[in-house]
Amino acid sequence: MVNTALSTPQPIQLHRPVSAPVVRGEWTVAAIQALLDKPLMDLLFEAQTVHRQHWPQGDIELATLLSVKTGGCPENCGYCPQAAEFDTGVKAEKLMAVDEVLRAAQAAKDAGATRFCMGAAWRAPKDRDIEKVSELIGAVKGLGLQTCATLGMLESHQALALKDAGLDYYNHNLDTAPEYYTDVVSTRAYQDRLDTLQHVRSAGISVCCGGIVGMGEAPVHRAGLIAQLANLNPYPESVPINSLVRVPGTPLADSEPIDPLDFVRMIAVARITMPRARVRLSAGRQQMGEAVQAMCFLAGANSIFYGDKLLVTGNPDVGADEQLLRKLGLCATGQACARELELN
Ligand code: SAM
Ligand code: DTB
Ligand code: SF4
Repeated sequence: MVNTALSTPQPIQLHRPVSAPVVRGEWTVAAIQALLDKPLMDLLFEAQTVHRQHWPQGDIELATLLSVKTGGCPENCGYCPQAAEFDTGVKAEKLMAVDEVLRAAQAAKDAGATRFCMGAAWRAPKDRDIEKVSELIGAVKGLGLQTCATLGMLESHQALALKDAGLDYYNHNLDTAPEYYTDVVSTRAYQDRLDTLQHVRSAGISVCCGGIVGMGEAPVHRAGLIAQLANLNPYPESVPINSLVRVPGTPLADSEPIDPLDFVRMIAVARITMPRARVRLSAGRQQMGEAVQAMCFLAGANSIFYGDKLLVTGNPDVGADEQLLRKLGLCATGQACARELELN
């Protein structure tokens, strides 16, 4: 039997946040900090309430990543194994050929993914790079997958070219609060990220924008990141929340790991402040264990990166994720729920 909760999306009710923002239409850092500080059970209850008002129950989007141009990046993002100046063992490679990317996209689709995200370790693509990536986008879209790309900073004409090529989503993360950004990256400014997001939005491409926690940031910086995301007008359609993957050789390799329950709090607050966003439980799942991931889904995460690799680091393997979703009674977007099938 088909899971009708999935095939018939439930009507979207007008949402009134249980914790109303202090300023109407705008979240203050203090209001978000207050949410983060709530007793965990209250926060989870509120987040799950918001989640059920806005999304079909149990639906999890599966997005597969592929690094189409790996390593050798001139930027110095302190978390990133692909920066040329850090000795991480990642070798610089050329842009992948269309047929190679198509094979990976077909495999992702066969495994159940509905979105395919192509990442390139560029500071900013050149126009000739955009032409080549446009070919990749057209080919992947032809398989019936949603397309996403993350290529670095874009100018407005480049965003328009990607839109013409059929790009559905552009991923460009703010990563942390503006006040902490210069501790993490010095080769570009926060405003550069905001400018690219504006070009993407103006071109009519959906925005995928989130951040990373566990980089030594203070709680106020976590609240500051969520405030930046939630106050984008409109807020992003997809919000990846990454837990830092601590890669030896990067400046942040020895960061104190985030308390897993604080990570769950970030997911909950993203859900409450951006009710209609796909909140993605992103990097760091390999270190998390099933129980913490289950709490993230309870907190309102409804998307994961699916596939054995993120860009260059590992991710839970597909079999383990299938098993996890089955155990939790969750269903991949567009698919009959395995648990429902077993029950009927
Ligand atoms: N070069 C482009 C850019 O920076 O926008 C696209 C690729 S970049 C690898 C995409 C995102 O991956 C970064 O913005 C960051 O949020 C995330 N990321 C990179 N390294 C990470 C790590 N070690 N742990 C968690 N997230 C990471
Ligand atoms: C995002 O927010 N996380 C993904 C995707 N967008 C591109 C990348 C995570 C990268 C983790 C480290 C690596 O494998 O390079
Ligand atoms: Fe380059 Fe992106 Fe890595 Fe920064 S995050 S070093 S821009 S690939």
